[in-house]
Amino acid sequence: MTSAGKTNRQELSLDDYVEGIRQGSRRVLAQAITLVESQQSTDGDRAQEVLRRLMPYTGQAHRIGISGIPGVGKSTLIDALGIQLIDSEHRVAVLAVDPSSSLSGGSILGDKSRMPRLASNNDAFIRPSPNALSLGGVTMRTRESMLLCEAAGYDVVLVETVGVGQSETMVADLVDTFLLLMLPGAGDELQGLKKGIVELADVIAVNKADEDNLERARIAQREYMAALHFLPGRDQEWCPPVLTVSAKTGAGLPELWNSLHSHRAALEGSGELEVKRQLQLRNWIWTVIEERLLRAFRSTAGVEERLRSLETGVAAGQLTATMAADELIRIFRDTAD
Ligand SMILES: Nc1nc2c(ncn2[C@@H]2O[C@H](COP(=O)(O)OP(=O)(O)O)[C@@H](O)[C@H]2O)c(=O)[nH]1
Ligand SMILES: [Mg+2]
Repeated sequence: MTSAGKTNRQELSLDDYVEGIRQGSRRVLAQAITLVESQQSTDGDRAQEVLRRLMPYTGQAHRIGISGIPGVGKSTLIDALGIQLIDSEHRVAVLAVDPSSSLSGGSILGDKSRMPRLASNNDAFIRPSPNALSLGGVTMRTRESMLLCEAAGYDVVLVETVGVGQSETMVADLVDTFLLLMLPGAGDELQGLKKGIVELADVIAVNKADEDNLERARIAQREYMAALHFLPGRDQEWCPPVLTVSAKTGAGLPELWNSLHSHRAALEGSGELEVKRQLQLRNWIWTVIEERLLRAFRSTAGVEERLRSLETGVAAGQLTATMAADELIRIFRDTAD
């Protein structure tokens, strides 16, 4: 490659990355995340070596996932809570897991324009969702970005995600504490309670508890609290608190941080944090294996060629889906050797 095609990023050595991050350079951190997100295998090897060297400096942060339907106020809340945390000497990193970003070509999660105060603050670092091919890929890269942020000294990592598909489950497997935001007014939201997302939640907050919504928010709070009683308990130790907050006015945010902090303290106190993180690491190995294998499988030339006709055959009832899958896997194996 000619020097004209080189970017700054490629000129950094492994030592540059490691030292830059250790010194808390946001520019180097951003470049390291770009390296982690790169689809090129040489970048991938370098990224892994940077991560390996930084591993001793990771793990200290409180990792918090924030979920809820679009418009519930995740970004607004992250902005307000983030500033509050920075005021009490924390350094805050904001990452995003947006499985739709690959389709739309860009993530609106973690968009700096939605977090104006954090975006202009030197103690905050904001990174939108990577555009990767699969949810597994997005989560994998977010996890590695999170580790880089921790090594750079960010002690609170907030991961924003939307209530789409499996993304909550993936994010819950990435963080210590999972915060679910709800809207005032129950009804449909109460249905959501039965659909499993709530079972992942460590803390529930009814947002937009301000102005005309205040009373409705309190009603929703009571209903969620009652509904939680009927859910099978996950950890007996921790009953998810239900709070009302306003990301707009800041009301309830100190109490929200108290709850998030208490959850983390409870995990640490009982030894569960260590167990949880070990389990997450084991799961992560499998996420990487699945992501890598699937990517290799899909990019195998023979597989792609044969896929269309096998699909047609299955649709026409000429062969079973399992037969088609087995043939494709045979092609993949033969080329892999
Ligand atoms: N009244 C009120 N509006 C809010 C509050 N939080 C967010 N909003 C508004 O709700 C809309 C969606 O907020 P946003 O943070 O982008 O939601 P996200 O899609 O969950 O990230 C924006 O117009 C916000 O100004 C709140 O606490 N109270
Ligand atoms: Mg948002």
